[in-house]
Amino acid sequence: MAWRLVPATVVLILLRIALGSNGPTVSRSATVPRLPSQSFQSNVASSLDTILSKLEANHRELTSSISEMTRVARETQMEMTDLQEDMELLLGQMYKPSCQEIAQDQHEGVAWETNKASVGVFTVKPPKYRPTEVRCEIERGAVGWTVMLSRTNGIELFNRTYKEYQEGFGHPTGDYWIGNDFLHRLTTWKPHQLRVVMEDWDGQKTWAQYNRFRVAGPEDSYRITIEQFEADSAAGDGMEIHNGMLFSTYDRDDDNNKDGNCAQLFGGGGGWWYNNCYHVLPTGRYRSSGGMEYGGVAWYPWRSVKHSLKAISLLLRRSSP
Ligand SMILES: *[C@@H]1O[C@H](CO)[C@@H](O)[C@H](O)[C@H]1NC(C)=O
Ligand SMILES: [Ca+2]
Repeated sequence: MAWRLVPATVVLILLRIALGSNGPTVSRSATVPRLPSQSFQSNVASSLDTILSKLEANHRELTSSISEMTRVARETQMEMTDLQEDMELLLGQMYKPSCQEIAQDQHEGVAWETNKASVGVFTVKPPKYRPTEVRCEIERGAVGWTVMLSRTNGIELFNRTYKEYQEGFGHPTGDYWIGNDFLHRLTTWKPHQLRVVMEDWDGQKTWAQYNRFRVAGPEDSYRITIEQFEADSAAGDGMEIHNGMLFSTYDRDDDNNKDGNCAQLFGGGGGWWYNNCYHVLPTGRYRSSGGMEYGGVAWYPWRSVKHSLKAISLLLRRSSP
C-alpha cells in the first residue's frame, strides 16, 4: 500500500539530516569521518518509532472514516431516491399529466350547455417531468388539447439553441415551444395524436391530423414518429418527409443535408426535425407579409414552402383507444 512508502521516505530524509549535520561535510579537521554518537542514533530511532506509530494510527483512523463516509453516502443516496419517488407521487397527485385530464375534470358535473369551449393556461406534469405551464384548448365534450407550439406574431424569436428547444421557451399566453423533453415524456407515457391548425393572410384556415405522434429521448436526438395521417386533413400531408428525423437546431446538425445545416441554410434559424431540408416549418422566421423565400413559417403542400403563414398551432391529445 502507498502509505507504507511514507515512513520509508521519512526515515531516509531524517537519516540524511542526521548524517549530514554530524558527518564529513562539517568536520573540517578530521580526516576520518566521525560516526554519529550512540545516543544520537538511539534518539533518531525512537523519534522514528514515534512518527511511524503516529502515521499508522492516522492511517487506521482515516481508513475507518472513509468506510464510514462511504456508508453514509450510500444511505443518503437511497434516501434521495426514496424522496424523489415520494415527490413524484405527490406532484402526480397535484398536477394532471396533460390538458386532456384537465378537460375531463372540468367536464364532470358540468351541464353540456354550459360546458363551453375554452382556452387557458394550466400547470401540468407529465410523468417523470417537472410541473410546466402550458396552454390548454378545451373543447366541448371533455376534449383537451395541449398546445406544444404556437405562432401568432413575430414577438417570440424561434432561432434558438438546441438547449432552449430541449427545455422550451416563450410563454403559454403567447407564442411558445413546449420543450423536447416535455414532448418526449408525454408522448412516451401514452400514445398521442397531433393536430395542426393554421391560418393564412387571406383569412383561410385549415388543419391536418396525425393519429400517432411520438418523440424519442435525448439519447436518440428526439427522433420524431409521425404517422397515421388522417385522410380528410385539408392541409395535406406535409410531415411525411419529416417522419423518423432527428431534431436539429442552428447549433446542432443532425439533418440529412450533406453540405451543411438546414436550420442555418434554409430554416431561418428555427429548430426542427429537418430532413433535406423541409416541407413543414412551424418554427421558421415569422414574416408578417407571407413573402417568397425560404425560412418562413411553412406548411407545404397547403402553401408554397417559401410562403410564411399568418398563424399555426400544434396540439396534442391522447390517441383514442
Ligand atoms: C434571430 O433572428 C433575429 C432576426 O430575425 C436576429 O436579430 C437575432 O440576432 C437572431 N438571433 C440569433 C441567436 O441568431
Ligand atoms: Ca447537415
